[in-house]
Amino acid sequence: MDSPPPALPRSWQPSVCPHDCPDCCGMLAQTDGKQVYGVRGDPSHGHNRGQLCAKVGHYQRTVHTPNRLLTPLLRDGPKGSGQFRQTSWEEAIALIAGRWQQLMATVGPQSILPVSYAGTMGQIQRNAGHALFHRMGASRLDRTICTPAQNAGWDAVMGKRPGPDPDEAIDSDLIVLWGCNALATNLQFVQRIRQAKQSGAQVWLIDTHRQISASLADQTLIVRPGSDAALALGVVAWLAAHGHSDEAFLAKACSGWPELRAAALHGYPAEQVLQITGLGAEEFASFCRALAKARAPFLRLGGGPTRYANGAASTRAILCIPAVLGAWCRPGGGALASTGSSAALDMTPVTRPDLQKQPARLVNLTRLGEALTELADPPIRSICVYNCNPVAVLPDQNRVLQGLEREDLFTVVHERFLTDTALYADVVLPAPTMLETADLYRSYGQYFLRRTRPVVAPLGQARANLDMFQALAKALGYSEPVFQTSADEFIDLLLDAPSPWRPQSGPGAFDRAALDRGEAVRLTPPPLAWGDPEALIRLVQPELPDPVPHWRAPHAAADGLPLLLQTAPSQYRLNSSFAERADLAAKVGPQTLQLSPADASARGLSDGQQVIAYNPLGQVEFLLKVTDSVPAGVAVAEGVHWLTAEGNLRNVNALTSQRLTDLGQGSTYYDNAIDVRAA
Ligand SMILES: Nc1nc2c(c(=O)[nH]1)N[C@H]1C(S)=C(S)[C@@H](COP(=O)(O)OP(=O)(O)OC[C@H]3O[C@@H](n4cnc5c(=O)[nH]c(N)nc54)[C@H](O)[C@@H]3O)O[C@H]1N2
Ligand SMILES: Nc1nc2c(c(=O)[nH]1)N[C@H]1C(S)=C(S)[C@@H](COP(=O)(O)OP(=O)(O)OC[C@H]3O[C@@H](n4cnc5c(=O)[nH]c(N)nc54)[C@H](O)[C@@H]3O)O[C@H]1N2
Ligand code: SF4
Ligand SMILES: [Mo]
Repeated sequence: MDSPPPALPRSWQPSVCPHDCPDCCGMLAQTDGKQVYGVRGDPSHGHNRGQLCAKVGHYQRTVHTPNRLLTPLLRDGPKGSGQFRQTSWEEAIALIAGRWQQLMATVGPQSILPVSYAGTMGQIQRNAGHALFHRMGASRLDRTICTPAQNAGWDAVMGKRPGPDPDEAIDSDLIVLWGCNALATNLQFVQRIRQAKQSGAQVWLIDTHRQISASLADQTLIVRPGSDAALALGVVAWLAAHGHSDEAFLAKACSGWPELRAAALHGYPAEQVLQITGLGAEEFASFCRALAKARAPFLRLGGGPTRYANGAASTRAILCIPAVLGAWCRPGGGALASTGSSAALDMTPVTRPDLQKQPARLVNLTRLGEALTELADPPIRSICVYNCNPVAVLPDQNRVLQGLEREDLFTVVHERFLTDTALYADVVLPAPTMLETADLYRSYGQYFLRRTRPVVAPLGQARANLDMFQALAKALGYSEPVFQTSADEFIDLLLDAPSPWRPQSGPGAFDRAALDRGEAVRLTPPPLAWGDPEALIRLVQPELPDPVPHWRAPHAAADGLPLLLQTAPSQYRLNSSFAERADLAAKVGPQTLQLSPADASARGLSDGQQVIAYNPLGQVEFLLKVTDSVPAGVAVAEGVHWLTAEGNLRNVNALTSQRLTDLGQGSTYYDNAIDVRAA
C-alpha cells in the first residue's frame, strides 16, 4: 500500500488531472499531506501550460466531500434500494473471495466478469485488475464504449503510424474541428487553435448542430448525423475533379489512389453529397475551396462521427482528405484522432495476459445488458465494477438494470461515490482519488508522461485499485510476485524497459530523472518517413468488405422514428463524473432535450415544459429546450445524468442501443431515433 505522507507545512505538490480526457492536464495541489486546500494548473506542464478546465478548477471539493465513500459497505436491503451496512475490508475481501471461489468451482471461472473503463487515466490503477482476472480465468472484457471504430478506421488507413502532436496545429492555416466540441472536451487543444488564429488560421466546425465550439469557428457546417463519409468522399471527388490532388505525395506515400479516385468521382458527385449530408451547394463548394487553398489543413477528428453503424467508414473517408492534399508533408498539416497508441508503453508486466491458462471468452462492454440477461455457458454470476459507472453510461439502460437486479448476480463495486451502479452492489468498496495514490499518467490527446506520488493519505478507509486487487489475490491464494508488486515498483519496471518512444540520447532524449522528480516529460513517437514502403497511407483496404471507403446509412435510418438523437458530452460533466459535485450540477441543471422550433411546434410542445422521449428501448423524461441551434429532425440530449441522485427515473442511455459499429465492435451512442411527446 502507498504509505501515508506525514503532515507537513502547506506546499504546492505536482499531480495530474486523472480524468478520461484527451488533455491529462498537469495540476498542482496545495496540501499539508493530510488535506487538499486548492488546486491550480501547473504552469511548467508543456501541454496545459497552467490551465485547468472549469470542472477540475476546485478539485479539493471532489476530494473532500461528504458524498465520498469512506468505508466498505454490504447490501442490507433489496438491490438498488441503497440500503447498506458498514463492514471492514477484511470481512468484505473474505466474502468476495469466498463467493468467487465457490463460483469458480461450481459454475466455472468465466461466470465472473470485470466491468471497468477509464475512471482514471493512471496506467497502473486503470489496469490493476487485469492480472488477477487473467489468473482466475475470468471472462475478459472488450472495452468498446469509446472510440474503437475510430481506432480501427485510423489503423486501416494510417497503419501503426501514431497521431501527430497537437502542437502541430499551431502551424496550420486551416483547422477543421470535425465532430469535435473542443471547448467542452479538449480544452487544451483550444489553446493551439487560438495561437493558430493569431497567425491568421481559419477554423471550420463540422457538426450535427450548433454546439458551443461554433464560437471558435469562422464557418460551421451542419451535417445530417452519420453522413460524414459521404461528405469526405465528396470532398475527395471535388479535389480530384478540380486538379487539387497532390499527385507526387499520392504516388510516393499512398496506395490505392486510382481506385479511390474512381470510386469517389463515380459515387460522390456534389448532388449526391448534398442529398446525404443536407448541406447547401455553396456551403459544400466553399469547404472544398478552403481545403484546396490551404497550405496546411489540420483536421481534429472527434468521436462524434464514429459512434454510428458507419463510424469506421467515416474515419477512413475523412483520413483520405489530408492524403489527397499532401497536407502531411507540410508543417501544420495532417489529421489528429488520438495520440493513444498502445505502442507508447508496454503494459503487459502489469496486465499479464500470460497468466491465462487458456484465452477466456471476450464480453463486449457495449453489450453488457445482453451479457447480463442472456449470456449462457456459463451465465455471468458475478461482476466486479471499478473505474466505471455502467448504469449511467452504457447503452440500453433498461437491459443493464434488468441484469443488475438479478438476485443471483453477485456485484462488487469499487467506487469513490455511491453511483447509480453502486446502489445495485452486494459489496461496495471505497476508492481513492488520484491525489491519494501513485501512478503514471498519459492520455490520448498529447504525448506527455507524468509520474505522480500521493500528496495526501487515502481518505477514510479508501484503498487504491491495485491494493484492492492484491488483497483479493492473496485471499484467493495467488502468490505470484505480480500480486505483491507496488505501484512504484510497477512504474519503475515499465520505465526501465527500453522503448523507441523514450530514446536514451539524441534530440528527443527522454529525461527519466525529470520524470522521477515529478515533471511532465514528452514521449517521442518513433519517426516514420513518408513513402516508407512499410508505412504507406492505405486509401483502399482490400481485406475489408468495402475495400474503398463508402457511405452506408446509419442504424437509425431504419428505426422508423423521426428524430435523430444526439447524446454528446456536456461541458461541466466528465462522462458520468462530477454529477456528485453540487457546484457543477447547478451549472448543468436538469436533463434537457433540445429540439428545433419546427419539431417542437409540430408536436404542440413549447420551451420549458416536461416531455417524454421514447423509442422501443425505453422512455425518458426531459425538460424541453427549443432552440435554433438544432436543425429539424435532430434532438440533442447533452451529457450523462445520474438517476437516483438527480431524481431521474432514466437517463438518455435508456434510448441508446447495443448495436455496434462497422469495425471495432464499438458503441453507437449517436445513432438512435426517437420521438417526443408531452409528459
Ligand atoms: N467536458 C467533457 N469533456 C470530455 C468528456 C465529457 O464527458 N465532458 N468525455 C471525455 C471522453 S471519454 C471522450 S471519449 C471525449 C469525447 O470527445 P468527442 O467524442 O470528441 O466528443 P465531442 O468533442 O463532444 O465531439 C462529439 C461531437 O460530435 C458531434 N457529432 C455527433 N454526430 C456527428 C456526426 O454524425 N457528424 C459530425 N460531424 N459530428 C457529429 C456531436 O454533436 C459533438 O459535438 O471527451 C472527453 N472529454
Ligand atoms: N449517452 C452517452 N453515453 C456515453 C457517452 C456519450 O457520449 N453519450 N460517452 C461514452 C464514453 S466515450 C465513455 S469513455 C464512457 C465513460 O464511462 P465511465 O468510464 O463509466 O465514465 P466516468 O464518469 O469517467 O466514470 C468513471 C467512474 O470511475 C470512478 N473512479 C474514478 N477513479 C477511480 C479509481 O481510482 N478507482 C475506482 N474503482 N473508481 C474510480 C469514478 O468515481 C466514476 O464513477 O461513457 C460512454 N457513455
Ligand atoms: S478534465 Fe481534461 S481539461 Fe479538465 S483539467 Fe482534466 S485533463 Fe484538463
Ligand atoms: Mo470516451
